[in-house]
Amino acid sequence: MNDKVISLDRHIIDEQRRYGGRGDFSAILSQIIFAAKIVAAQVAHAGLVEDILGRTGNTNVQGEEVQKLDVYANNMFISALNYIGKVCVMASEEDPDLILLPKEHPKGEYVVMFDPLDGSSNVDVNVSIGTIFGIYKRVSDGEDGILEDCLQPGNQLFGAGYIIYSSSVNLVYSTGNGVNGFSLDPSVGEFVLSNPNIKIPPRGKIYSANEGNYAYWKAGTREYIDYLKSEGNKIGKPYSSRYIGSLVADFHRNLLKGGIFLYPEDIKDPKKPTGKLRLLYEANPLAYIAEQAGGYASTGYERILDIKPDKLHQRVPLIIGSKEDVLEYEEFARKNNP
Ligand code: AHM
Ligand code: MG
Repeated sequence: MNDKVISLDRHIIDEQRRYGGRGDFSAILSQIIFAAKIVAAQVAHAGLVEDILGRTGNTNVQGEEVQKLDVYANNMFISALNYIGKVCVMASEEDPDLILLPKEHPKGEYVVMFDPLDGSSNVDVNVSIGTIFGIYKRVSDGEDGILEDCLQPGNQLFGAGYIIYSSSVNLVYSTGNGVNGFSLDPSVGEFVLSNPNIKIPPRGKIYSANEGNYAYWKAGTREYIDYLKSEGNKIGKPYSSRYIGSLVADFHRNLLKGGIFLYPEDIKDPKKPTGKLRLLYEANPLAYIAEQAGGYASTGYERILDIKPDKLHQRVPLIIGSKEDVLEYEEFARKNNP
């Protein structure tokens, strides 16, 4: 490692000096990083340690109950964040209800929403997975945070980011002053700045969607995908199809290379009438990152960040990536989706 390397800690201090701030975000981010490093180590061992891959309820050779990796990650993020005195309530894709802090721990001004291990079904086959988080300022003024603190629209986000557990571990985050990416250097255990000031190309050459659902999509969505595969599209040749099935990994690739990710609504599967992905834990934080990088995120009909959530586990269609691509999808959706 050379002496020009910028560590995550130094980058956070630089940002604080440039844009102000009391260090609250840094304290929260430090805990997220701490938990992420531990989760990354477990993910790296997942192929080796059968116990970690076991289902909750199984017992290991010591007779202890085994946690699935997503449950393990969930507990790790909760326990890292619940004692620092900066957070008043949390919500996670893994928990049906609000996560309140233990009585004895001091409460703070912030609300953390997270998906501890997105794409966890991919662990068994050694495909990249990730953690997604969004941080809000509380709107209530009691001691514990309440549901209203968690049901804020994404346009109120104070900061957001994700971690991708892959051939290397990457952290990408924003506090509203652009997007920066860091890679974990395993030899020193620190995140170092690897992708400063990320800007997503205004138009990409890649589309990412589970095309197996084609028959279940609305007409406008089907027409849009057909259009991307034709020479009559804006780039004059068919887009490439790239779909990992792990949102963080699909989003990360498109953020760096340009492209559009689509998980639209489903007209046939009653389980997915409004798409599959969760507004609070997946769509909002990534929409915030996309917009901070010059991209855009939409349901096809409205900006993701403007949706006022009405429940914790609300699902939305998510169309996200290069701005011109997402805006073009909106034209198809508005015209031809009934
Ligand atoms: P999960 O939160 O249960 O892991 O599901 C979310 C994942 C995303 O990572 C990914 O984009 C999507 O589900 C893939 O869904 P599908 O298998 O239907 O294509
Ligand atoms: Mg998820």
